[in-house]
Amino acid sequence: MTDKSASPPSPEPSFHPDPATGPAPAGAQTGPSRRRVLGALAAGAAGAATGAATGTASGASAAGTPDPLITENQPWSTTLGEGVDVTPYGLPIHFESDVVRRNVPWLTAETISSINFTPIHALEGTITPQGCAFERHHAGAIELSKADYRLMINGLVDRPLIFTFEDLLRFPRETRVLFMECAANSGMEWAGAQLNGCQFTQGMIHNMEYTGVPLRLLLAEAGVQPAGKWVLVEGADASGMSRSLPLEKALDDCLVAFQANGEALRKEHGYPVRLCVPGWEGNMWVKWLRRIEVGDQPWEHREETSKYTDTMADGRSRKWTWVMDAKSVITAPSPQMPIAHGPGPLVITGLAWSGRGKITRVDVSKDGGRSWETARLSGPAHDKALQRFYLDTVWDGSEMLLQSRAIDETGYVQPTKDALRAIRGENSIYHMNGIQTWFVAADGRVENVEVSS
Ligand SMILES: Nc1nc2c(c(=O)[nH]1)N[C@H]1C(S)=C(S)[C@@H](COP(=O)(O)O)O[C@H]1N2
Ligand SMILES: [Mo]
Repeated sequence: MTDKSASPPSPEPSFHPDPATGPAPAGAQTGPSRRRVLGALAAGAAGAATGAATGTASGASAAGTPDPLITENQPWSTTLGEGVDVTPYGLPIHFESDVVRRNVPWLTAETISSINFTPIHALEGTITPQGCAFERHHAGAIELSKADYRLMINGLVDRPLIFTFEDLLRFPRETRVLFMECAANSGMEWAGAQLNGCQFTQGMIHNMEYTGVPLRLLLAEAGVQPAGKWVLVEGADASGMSRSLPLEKALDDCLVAFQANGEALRKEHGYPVRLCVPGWEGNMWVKWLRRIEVGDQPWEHREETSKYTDTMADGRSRKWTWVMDAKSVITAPSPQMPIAHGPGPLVITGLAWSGRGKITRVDVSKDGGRSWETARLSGPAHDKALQRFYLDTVWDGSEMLLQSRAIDETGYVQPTKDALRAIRGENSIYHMNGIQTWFVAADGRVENVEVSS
């Protein structure tokens, strides 16, 4: 059973979904008034914002209208640009300075043991650049060099071993695209619609192409003894992050990774080495991985007992809930990405993922789940990785209740929030994968709401 009152000072962000117990951030709308918007679909509400007046439905203007950006000389074509090497390692152009991680300061007491959120509303495709991939640290992001790096394997093994970083590079490597989702992602939504933006409601996720050594190869080098059934994975930071992994998963698809998206891991993500546990909750993806112990039973450490467990309605807790179930979210339109162009062609897009395999279908609803259209999946369908989807539609300018629902290759269908509450009660913080609803107003503004089922 978890004991919230005994929480030490650095827990997973303790959410304050109730406005009476926690201050709301500026701009965030909390509380029951936003929950359960019923019958909000005022049919055909007009008064939509106007797009470009002339030309095509898409807003592209008819040729022949003089446009100074075309007819006048512009500075960028009459002066020289920067030479090479001005920025030996480039950053995004300053026009994109909004596409950054953001935290919600009132969630945690300070930033050392805290979390921020990936700007998924502003990204396209599926790969998350490391520079804006969310961070979750329990004791801050540490600086550990490759030269000082050591990985120890001990416990029920024939040969306890210590690997340097260079040693790891002599094992066969694999490259895989994987999503990593914190178990607390969307946790606030257990209590109904909360923060206004998918960056905050679903942004504890990133998706990268990792390169590393399969954990099974390192375990084979040490020789797991027949009594070995579990491995403890432990980080080098002051949080002493440690989790029990069943040996079966360790031997299956875990990666001891040192590259992400083609380059070294960033400090924030565990440089020089982190563990990837495909499809399983982010907490198990130990950063700054320093030790792997083989044992005959789980260790029952803090992060798998007091934290990352789900308290049911009767007060008992579910534990060993490792797999992140199928989930999806519409990234645009969304509260941070209102419709600015008025009625006509509209691209609805979002992300879907499943810890159990590939996404096979995503449905989109414009009427709060009464009717569904099948979205178009785009890009590679990687196993246990983000999947981009699109619904290319024509918006008539009326209000919408947008939802998406993911289906994975096991046939699992993403549930409504109420369906989850019916099974799990309302005491949970973690493992919320319910369907998200965005209310789109006739003027194109978008709000986080919840629709009763
Ligand atoms: N050593 C160590 N590993 C860790 C953590 C940590 O604080 N220390 N946080 C865990 C949690 S709760 C999550 S969600 C992910 C976050 O990884 P990221 O910062 O790369 O997004 O790392 C996990 N691994
Ligand atoms: Mo996490």
